[in-house]
Amino acid sequence: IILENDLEQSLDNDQIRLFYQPKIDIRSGEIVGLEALVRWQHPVLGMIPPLEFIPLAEKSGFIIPLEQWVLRTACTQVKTWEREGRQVVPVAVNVSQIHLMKPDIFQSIMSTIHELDFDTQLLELEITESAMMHNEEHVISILNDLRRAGISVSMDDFGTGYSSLSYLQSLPIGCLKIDRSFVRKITTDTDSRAIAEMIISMAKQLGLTIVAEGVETEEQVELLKEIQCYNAQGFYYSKPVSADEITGIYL
Ligand code: G
Ligand code: G
Ligand code: MN
Ligand code: NA
Repeated sequence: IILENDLEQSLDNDQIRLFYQPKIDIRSGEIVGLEALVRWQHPVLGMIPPLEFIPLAEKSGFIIPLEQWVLRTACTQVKTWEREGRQVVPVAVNVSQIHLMKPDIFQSIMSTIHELDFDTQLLELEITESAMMHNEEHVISILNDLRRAGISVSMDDFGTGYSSLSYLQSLPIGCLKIDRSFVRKITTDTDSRAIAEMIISMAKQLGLTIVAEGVETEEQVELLKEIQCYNAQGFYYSKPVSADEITGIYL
């Protein structure tokens, strides 16, 4: 209960931080995108990872102002990098199921975009496979609105949510992110490798790009190259770091 009250105040108390994890083109080693990930800097408990407070935020509804803040902060950061003359790459923000179901989510995103004069080509939304499976008609209509506005959507944690192939085909998305539970075992478990290969070939058929999540070893990178997955994110390249650290290393 105390934590929940703290959480509601965390934005006003300036305790929420945004970290960024690069997405890398395996072949060139170049950065191709960034994922924005929240952290809660609690005055007593220290840095609280999202897995511990996102579920709480989803239950209370705080996830909506939180993710609106993430969107605004990530876009503002990209504008700052642009102004500083740095290389800019698309930034991805995560959108929870609760936020996705908000009837005015599209208008709300667009109003932030317009206010910041942000280039929609530089924004991606990551939505988990399971979140996309609720209220399919609403999801398809929102994704169509986003696509028309130039905002691409990635299906996050793909392979964990049991979406049907026909639904996948009907969704206007641009990218599948292979869940790290497969990537983790890709070099040691033939089933995980087979699943990853199947996802990759299916994505190709559907014209989707692929990102492997949770890449931690050189062996995984080599195997991903072999099975023609050319985008990766994970500790092998970088853990999520502050905007300043990203600037020093990648941009
Ligand atoms: O940053 P870390 O690897 O600890 O993230 C753990 C989980 O928290 C990931 O599944 C990530 O998608 C999720 N997460 C991080 N930031 C956000 C956010 O802004 N919204 C939602 N819904 N999930 C987030
Ligand atoms: O949105 P998503 O669930 O993909 O969020 C990424 C989460 O995965 C974050 O919590 C991030 O810290 C974590 N993560 C990123 N790269 C790696 C990795 O290589 N290994 C592991 N175990 N976790 C990772
Ligand atoms: Mn994500
Ligand atoms: Na993920």
